[in-house]
Amino acid sequence: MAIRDILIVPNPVLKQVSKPVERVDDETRALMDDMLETMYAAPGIGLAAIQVGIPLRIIVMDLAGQDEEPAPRYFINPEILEDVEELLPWEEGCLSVPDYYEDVERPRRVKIRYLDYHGKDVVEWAEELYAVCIQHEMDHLNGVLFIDHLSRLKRQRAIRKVQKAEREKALDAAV
Ligand code: K2U
Ligand code: ZN
Repeated sequence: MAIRDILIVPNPVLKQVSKPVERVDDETRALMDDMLETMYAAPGIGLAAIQVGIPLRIIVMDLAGQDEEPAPRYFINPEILEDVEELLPWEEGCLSVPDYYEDVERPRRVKIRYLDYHGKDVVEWAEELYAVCIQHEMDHLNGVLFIDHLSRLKRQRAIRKVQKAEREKALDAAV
């Protein structure tokens, strides 16, 4: 397993639409293992393959609390089959938009279909944080970031804040 670099806005790769996985094999599983290790190290509770530069429709997630056993989840070629009208506002963050948080409204429950770690077909309802996180990650598979749901002004402010922080980090490293 390996920890991979997470792409940061405004990297144009993050705007790519990821392609479906054609066959779930050991190479797919090795990538998911790396993604999970990268997510835990960030730390985060979800990660899409495009965030480590791989344009494939793969997501990993672990919603277990800090004092709970890890509960890794793997989503290959996930689709939303149904959603509900009721919206749930949630203060979202993103490992590709570090240290920026804003409320985003999304459907409170979604019915999803995906292939699991071994390629088995799964259909289930997600709600609350699970619904927020899977929709956030599936946006990544379509080249959409949570800041794209905000006003133009807030989106530009977020990108400027991240770019400023990245410049300061580079200067600190150079000293
Ligand atoms: O896509 C990502 O960068 C992963 C997000 C997943 C997420 C987004 C919005 C709401 C919940 C989860 C990161 O995990 S954001 C960082 C984080 C870390 C711990 C708890 C919540 C969010
Ligand atoms: Zn994200």
